[in-house]
This record gives sequence, C-alpha cells and structure tokens, in this order.
Amino acid sequence: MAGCLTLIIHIALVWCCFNNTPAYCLTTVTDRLALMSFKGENNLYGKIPSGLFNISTIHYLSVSSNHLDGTIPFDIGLTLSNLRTIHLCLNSFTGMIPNSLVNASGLEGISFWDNEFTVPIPKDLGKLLHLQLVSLGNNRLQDDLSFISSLTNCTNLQYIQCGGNLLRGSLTESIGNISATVEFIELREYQVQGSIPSGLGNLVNLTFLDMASNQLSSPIPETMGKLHKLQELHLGGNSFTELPSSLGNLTLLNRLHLEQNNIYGSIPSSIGNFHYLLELNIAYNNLSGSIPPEIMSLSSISISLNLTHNRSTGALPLEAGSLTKVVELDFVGTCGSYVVYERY
Ligand SMILES: *[C@@H]1O[C@H](CO)[C@@H](O)[C@H](O)[C@H]1NC(C)=O
Ligand SMILES: *[C@@H]1O[C@H](CO)[C@@H](O)[C@H](O)[C@H]1NC(C)=O
Ligand SMILES: *[C@@H]1O[C@H](CO)[C@@H](O)[C@H](O)[C@H]1NC(C)=O
Ligand SMILES: *[C@@H]1O[C@H](CO)[C@@H](O)[C@H](O)[C@H]1NC(C)=O
Ligand SMILES: *[C@@H]1O[C@H](CO)[C@@H](O)[C@H](O)[C@H]1NC(C)=O
Ligand SMILES: *[C@@H]1O[C@H](CO)[C@@H](O)[C@H](O)[C@H]1NC(C)=O
Ligand SMILES: *[C@@H]1O[C@H](CO)[C@@H](O)[C@H](O)[C@H]1NC(C)=O
Ligand SMILES: *[C@@H]1O[C@H](CO)[C@@H](O)[C@H](O)[C@H]1NC(C)=O
Ligand SMILES: CC(=O)N[C@H]1CO[C@H](CO)[C@@H](O)[C@@H]1O
Repeated sequence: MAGCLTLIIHIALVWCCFNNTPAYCLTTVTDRLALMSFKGENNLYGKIPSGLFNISTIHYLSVSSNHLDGTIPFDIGLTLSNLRTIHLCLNSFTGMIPNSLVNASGLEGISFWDNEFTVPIPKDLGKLLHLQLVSLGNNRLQDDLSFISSLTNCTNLQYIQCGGNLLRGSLTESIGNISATVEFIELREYQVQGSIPSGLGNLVNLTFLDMASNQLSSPIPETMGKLHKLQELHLGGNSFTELPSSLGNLTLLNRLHLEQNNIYGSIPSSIGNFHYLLELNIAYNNLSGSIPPEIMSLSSISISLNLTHNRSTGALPLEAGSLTKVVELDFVGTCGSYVVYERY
C-alpha cells in the first residue's frame, strides 16, 4: 500500500508540470500503476497528458472535480483495457464518449457526469457485463432512451444516472427487463414522453427514482406499489393526473415530490402510511378537499410540507400540532392566501 501511495504522489508531481514534461515520462515511471486518482483538491486544469492513456495497467482512473477539458481518445478502451473504474465527472471534457469503452470488458463503473460530452451514447454499453454504475448526466448527449434497455445483461447493475441531457423519446416495457439489482435511477430533465411502463415495478430493489421535469403523463402504473424499498420518489414537473392506489405501499418513502403536475381528486390519506417521510411536496396540482389528518399527524416530516397552490379547502386539521419539526409548512387556501409556518 505504501509503495502504491508513493507512486501516486510521484504521478501527481509529474502532472503538475506536465506542460513541460514529455508524456513518455509518465509511462516509464508507471508501468505497474493500477490506481490513479486526482480528485478535485488537485485543481487540475488543461488536458490529460496523452501518455496517461498508454498506461495499460491502470484499472482505476479518477480525475473527478477538476477543470480538465479536451477530448477522450477514441481508443481508450483498447489502450486501457484493464479499466474497471473511470470517473471523469465534474470537468469540462467535450467530444464523444468513446465506443471503445466496450472493449475494456472488466468495467464496473463509468462516471462522466457533468461534462460537455455531445454525441450519442455508445450503443454497446450493455456488453460490459460487470457494469454496476453508469453516470452520464448533465452533459449534452442527444439520443433516445434505448441504451437503458440495452443494459439487460448487466446483472450487477445498481446505478443509472442520465438526467440533464438532451435525450428524448419514451421508456419502453423493456426497462422492466434490466436487472432487479438496480437501486438508483435518475432520468431527470429529459424530454421523456408517454407513461411509466408497468415493467418498472419489476425493479424491486429501487431505493431512489427520479423522473422529474419530463413530459410523462398518466397512468402511473399500479405496479409502482411493488417498489417496497423506495425511499425517494421524484415525479414533479410532469403531466400526471392520477396517482395509483398502490402508492400507500411505499412505506419507506422519506421524500415524495409530486409538485407541478395536474393531479386531481383528494389528497390520498394513504400518505399517512409513510412514517419515515421527511419531505412532501404536492404543490401546483389540481387537488381538492381537505388536507387529510393522517398527513398532519406524520411526526417524521422535518424538512418541508408544501401544499401550495391547490384547491384544497378547510381548516388545517388539529393534528398539525404533531408536526413538531416542520421547517416549512406551506399551503394556499381557496382565497389564495399564502401561509408559511415555520417551526424549529
Ligand atoms: C502510446 O503508445 C503507442 C503505441 O505503443 C505509441 O505509438 C505512442 O507514442 C504512445 N504515446 C505516448 C504519448 O506515449
Ligand atoms: C471492441 O469491441 C467491439 C464491440 O464489441 C468489437 O466489435 C471489436 O472487435 C472490439 N475490438 C477489439 C480490438 O477487441
Ligand atoms: C444479452 O445476451 C444474450 C445472450 O448472449 C444476447 O442474445 C442478447 O442479445 C443480449 N441482450 C442485449 C440487450 O445485449
Ligand atoms: C423481457 O424478458 C422476457 C424474458 O426474457 C422476454 O420474454 C420479453 O420479451 C422481454 N421484454 C421486453 C420488452 O424486452
Ligand atoms: C436486492 O438487493 C439485495 C441486496 O443487495 C440482493 O441480495 C438481492 O439479490 C437483490 N434482489 C434482486 C431481485 O436482485
Ligand atoms: C399493496 O399493498 C396491499 C396491502 O398490503 C396489497 O394487497 C397489494 O398487493 C400491494 N400492491 C402492490 C402493487 O404491491
Ligand atoms: C381539475 O380537476 C377537475 C376534476 O376534479 C376537472 O374537472 C378540471 O378540469 C381540472 N382542472 C384543470 C385545470 O385541469
Ligand atoms: C412549494 O413548491 C413549489 C413548487 O415546487 C415551489 O415553487 C415553492 O417555492 C415551494 N414553497 C416553499 C415555501 O418552498
Ligand atoms: C385554489 C388553487 O390555488 N388552485 C390551484 C391548484 O393548482 C392548479 C395547478 O397549478 C392551479 O391551476 C389552481 O389555480
């Protein structure tokens, strides 16, 4: 371990003056390097020295949270064929995500989140059978959603994060055929249309699902009620009109966001089942009736209860007294008055 660290420090020093360092130096001193990590504190800027991409022994490469730019060599998956993890997130890389990544067949983690990658998502990522994490969000990727279905053979998949791109299209039932090991799906701020496929209910290990700010519409499938492990559900900013009656089965939810849809009817009292709920936002819908006392008696809510801009009427139920930790309680009555309760 100590020897390994010395080697890494050495690399960091070489990197700091790489502008004047022949790139081959990197390869000669590092022919046994396996792990290379330059996280944000390094404040690296400029381009990755091309010699680094020749160090075929590297299996862990992380340069996340720097100011790096430039493109990634198209053949990276061939020259770094032993890669298991590549984290380039939070930089300013441009160009394409190289198709050759598929050739580094041991890859488990790919994080390109928050860069400026522009062209389509490699179609063959699903050939990386050991893949656990795919994070491509906040780029300028223009594509449809077919790559998600292409991941069906990745039996260890846990994390898919792709929001904040220029992707469009609709989800197909085949999303239900990806591995049920998946725990995290984030497809926020796409232009996803259509409805949520009922197959999504197969992904019973999901703890986090974020499909906010798309163009999704009802119905939300009843099968969502099978996602018993779900802790966060973000469906705000879509065009849903109805909630599934099985919603109340998601008893581990701690964050529920349904704001800015067109959900009508009464506020489901089954939300009262969510004894771990920290935050509830159902603002800007078309909900009517009174606020169920079951919600007001949820003592877990400690971040925010936001019921603004709806048709809900009636006095705040007496049980509001249970909301001892609420920081923000926010609702608009029929007269449009705006009330924010703050308690600490
Ligand atoms: C990388 O390796 C290739 C093939 O061995 C060689 O042609 C190239 O010069 C090397 N690049 C660097 C920057 O060392
Ligand atoms: C890289 O992977 C692609 C797609 O699987 C394959 O067609 C190609 O033959 C591979 N190239 C090498 C050099 O292994
Ligand atoms: C999954 O693997 C099977 C068997 O190798 C293959 O026929 C199928 O095309 C693969 N599916 C995807 C989506 O790559
Ligand atoms: C999902 O997988 C099943 C069994 O392998 C298959 O019969 C079905 O056609 C697949 N569905 C989709 C939408 O790919
Ligand atoms: C769900 O996750 C647990 C723990 O990671 C795992 O043991 C189990 O096999 C997973 N279930 C499915 C259906 O993949
Ligand atoms: C929701 O819970 C009820 C009562 O436990 C159960 O009958 C129903 O099958 C569940 N629905 C789903 C989709 O899991
Ligand atoms: C609100 O819901 C009612 C049904 O409860 C419906 O008649 C009305 O059109 C909805 N309003 C909007 C703005 O969608
Ligand atoms: C309540 O939610 C709406 C919609 O997301 C938001 O605009 C508003 O700022 C929230 N209110 C508070 C007090 O956070
Ligand atoms: C009374 C009230 O504020 N109703 C609002 C409920 O939310 C919908 C959608 O934002 C608004 O159109 C209603 O005016």
